[in-house]
Amino acid sequence: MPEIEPEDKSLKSLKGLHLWHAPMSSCSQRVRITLAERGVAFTSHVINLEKDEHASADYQRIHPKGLVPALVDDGHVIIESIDIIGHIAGKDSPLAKVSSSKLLDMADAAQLDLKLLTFEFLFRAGQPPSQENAKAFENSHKNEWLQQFRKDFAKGFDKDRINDAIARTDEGFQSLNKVLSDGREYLEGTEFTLSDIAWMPNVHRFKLMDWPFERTPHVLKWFEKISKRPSYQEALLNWQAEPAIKAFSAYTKKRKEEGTDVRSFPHFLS
Ligand SMILES: N[C@@H](CCC(=O)N[C@@H](CS)C(=O)NCC(=O)O)C(=O)O
Repeated sequence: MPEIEPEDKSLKSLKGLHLWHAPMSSCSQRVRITLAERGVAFTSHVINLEKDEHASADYQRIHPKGLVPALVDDGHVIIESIDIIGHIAGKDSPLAKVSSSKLLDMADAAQLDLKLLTFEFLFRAGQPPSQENAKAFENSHKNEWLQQFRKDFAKGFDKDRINDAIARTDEGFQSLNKVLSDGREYLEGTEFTLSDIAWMPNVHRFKLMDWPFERTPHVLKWFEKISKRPSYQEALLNWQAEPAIKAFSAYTKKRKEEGTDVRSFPHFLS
């Protein structure tokens, strides 16, 4: 359901493309990549997730779930990154030439596991929020699922929950590997499409936590090729905060030394 009726009615008079996004959110990355591939200019509204700007009353009047990204195109408000990239690609562009929505749906469904594993294996590198900030978030963000997720993270995720997310993520990458195993260049065949864009940020994200991509060599080869595209640099790498990337890398090394990294979970040991 891509288009929504916003609570903030002023959005309806906005002209052109406006994107509310976060620099390192995977859902925002795929939208920016699509915009870069299409060469379309947009007005950028950065939401700082680290500062909980998505919990502001103003932002929750734009996106009813208080999540990024949100796009406004000439007054039409569209949420859900997979719907947004479809909207930006339009019906007739080469990017839109996908045989079915299967790979897009899979990327969409992979989001919750990506989130859990990102928080566990990368975001734990940072300081937990102060009690005051945690309380402020609890009092202002209306998304109950997100509230519970934050509490679970603070308590420590259950090991089985992490392992199950790892297993499903591995299954997703194995499926991509199978698709690519006939030697095709791109997920849909000979052309770079939205299916490739939808999965690009996921591979990028899991590489940060030293995911065992040697299990899926076709995915590695595909990613090596598509990550040379200017859109990857412009829309993903250029938005990364280098101190955060350094902190993720140091934390991944630490987890590895402790034997608690992603590879140490039962799914990869059995
Ligand atoms: N299905 C949604 C997921 C949106 C989503 O989960 N966004 C994340 C960033 S990728 C977010 O806003 N997270 C805020 C938080 O975790 O507090 C989409 O594809 O747009």
